[in-house]
Amino acid sequence: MERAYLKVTRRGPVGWIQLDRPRVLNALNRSLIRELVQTLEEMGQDDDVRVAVITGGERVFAAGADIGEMAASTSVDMLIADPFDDWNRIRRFPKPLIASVSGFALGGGCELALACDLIVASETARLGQPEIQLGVIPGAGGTQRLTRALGKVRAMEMVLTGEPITAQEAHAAGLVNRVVPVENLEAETMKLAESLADKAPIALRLGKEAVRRAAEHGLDEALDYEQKLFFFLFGTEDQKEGMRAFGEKRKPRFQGK
Ligand code: CO8
Repeated sequence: MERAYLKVTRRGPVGWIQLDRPRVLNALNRSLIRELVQTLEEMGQDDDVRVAVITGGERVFAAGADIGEMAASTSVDMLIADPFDDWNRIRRFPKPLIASVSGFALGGGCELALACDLIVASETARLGQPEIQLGVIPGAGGTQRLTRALGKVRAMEMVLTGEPITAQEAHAAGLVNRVVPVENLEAETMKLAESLADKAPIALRLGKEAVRRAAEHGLDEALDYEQKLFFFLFGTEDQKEGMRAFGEKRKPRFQGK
């Protein structure tokens, strides 16, 4: 398969997917997400792939959804395009999925990492949901998964202030599994992936499913709610102003309409 935005390699039983759109800090446009879904679905079908890894660059895992692509959208555009249909397919990947995160994981980038089963972070990783600065809210699970992982007050702080947390803070809060020096990130991620690849594939699959069931009970309805709120915000002036201001590299002037 031709891939414009991903580098995909096989490392023994590990499928290694690198987000590769460096000019815009791996901003997740719809085509990138579509390629990611297709790649995961191929790996899901391939018995030789036991574990998959999603990673980015050293300075940026992903700086979120593509703001340029969304900026002019209306609520109805978002509702009809339903970008979350693809995001939901990522959740259905049946094998262990590891996020290997260095640098910024912001907005949809943070949400993509949270949608994985395990997260290995470098000491330089910064996880955050800066959508509030654009006049919107997280739309790909951030409000729901952060609250489940961190509890209400810490999730509230991240979503309302938009300030990122460090890898160490994320680790202390139970949001990431391991924090490693940046130069060891790839090796440590491979070590974890290979240790899983040795395990019984069906037990892994069902173990994943069972934990997901516990952690995600009620998540479908909650995600649906978050998505509808996200779409709604594209009917506000503040969303237009927030995303325009990002493109124009200036501070937004929000007016509450
Ligand atoms: N979308 C599009 N372009 C981006 C994005 C993005 N998310 N992030 C960075 N870029 C572009 C910049 O516009 C810039 O392009 P150019 O060189 O043409 O001006 C280039 O990448 C480099 O960026 P900066 O100059 O800003 O780099 P800095 O090193 O100064 O700053 C930051 C790095 C702090 C990461 C900064 O780029 C930033 O704040 N980025 C935006 C982060 C953000 O707000 N993310 C949230 C986006 S909204 C979202 O993710 C909602 C998810 C819901 C699911 C969506 C389904 C559709």
